[in-house]
Amino acid sequence: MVVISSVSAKHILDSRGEKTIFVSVKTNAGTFSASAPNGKSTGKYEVSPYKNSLEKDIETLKKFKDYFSDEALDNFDDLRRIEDIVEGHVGANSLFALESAILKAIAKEKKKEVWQLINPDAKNFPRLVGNCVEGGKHSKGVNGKKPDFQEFLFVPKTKTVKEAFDLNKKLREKVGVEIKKIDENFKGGNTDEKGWTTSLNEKEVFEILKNEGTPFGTDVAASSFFKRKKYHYQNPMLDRTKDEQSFYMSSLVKNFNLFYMEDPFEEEDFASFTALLKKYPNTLIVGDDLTVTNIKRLEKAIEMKSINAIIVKPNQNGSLIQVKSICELAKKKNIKIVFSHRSGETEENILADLAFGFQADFFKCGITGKERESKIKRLIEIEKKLRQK
Ligand code: 2PG
Ligand code: MG
Repeated sequence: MVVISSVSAKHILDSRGEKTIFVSVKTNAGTFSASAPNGKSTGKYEVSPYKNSLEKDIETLKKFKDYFSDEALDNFDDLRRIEDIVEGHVGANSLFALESAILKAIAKEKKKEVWQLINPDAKNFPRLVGNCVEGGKHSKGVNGKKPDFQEFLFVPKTKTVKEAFDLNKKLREKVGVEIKKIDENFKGGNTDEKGWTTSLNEKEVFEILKNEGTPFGTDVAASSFFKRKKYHYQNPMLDRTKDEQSFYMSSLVKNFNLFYMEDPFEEEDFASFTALLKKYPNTLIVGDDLTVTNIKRLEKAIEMKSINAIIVKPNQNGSLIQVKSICELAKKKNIKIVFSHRSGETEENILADLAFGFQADFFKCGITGKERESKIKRLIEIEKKLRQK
């Protein structure tokens, strides 16, 4: 049993230099900490990261410490009791960091790994979805030009996570060389998730990825350039209506044989997702801003047959109990689960344990940079330990 004697919290800086929360819990099993990431292309329906502000959440967590110490915590579902105490008093980032730190304490006390608290029989590893090139809100672009889509992703199919990681690193290097050949403004990689920065547009990037012979796709993050009923493209400058966007997304899936397409339409437009999925049931049509790790939004997407895959970002919701319900529902309805990092990340690696514990089908992350690598390396560590058994 874990008993919390005190909780402390402070802010640290994420990979973009923005403030985020870091929570420590002092328990009979030792002191354990965790931090939360920050998104930039945030969905309208995401739970807000803090109730009023990061500073106020820090104060609130400290204030609640006597309530926490009344609880003896022994398993994953005991997080519900923590949620009963803080529900409505802190935001999603604070709750996620608190629950993550507590899970680490319970795991230690039980001499288990965090993922074993979720599913001791977990055995399948998720396929990596590696971000290679960035545009949209994640890139400053070059001389004002960049792809309108946010992310260009490789999804290798390999026997092990380690092989996928090595392959993604190689592919990223190769793509960098190819971009340099045609993008005279190429400046390397300083985007939010350490993808390449480029002035090319989405079709030009797809042309390059296509030649690598590895399944690939994109996060369009369409809400980020949708305003007043139109999709406003900058590269080249062009407005698309809802119907024109549908037509364009279909043509891209078809012409480039896209394996993965996330948020091709703005976050309210379930019906356009439905039409695209009907046409291309073999492509992963993924909801992120559409579903925001929220069970009601997932239920609607299921009812409307809008998606066949869902992004799970634990800090979009905060409650790991709700994350569990979402994963259970997705599994039951045959919706693929994609655990995902955020664009502003810390070196926190619990995402790997959560993804493996919940038996996610995919793990979306950057390919390089210490904040991304820490998560993939943790997944590889779990893989190695299981192999040795
Ligand atoms: C996304 C994410 C992560 P952000 O849209 O999928 O890549 O971006 O964290 O900015 O929401
Ligand atoms: Mg997304």
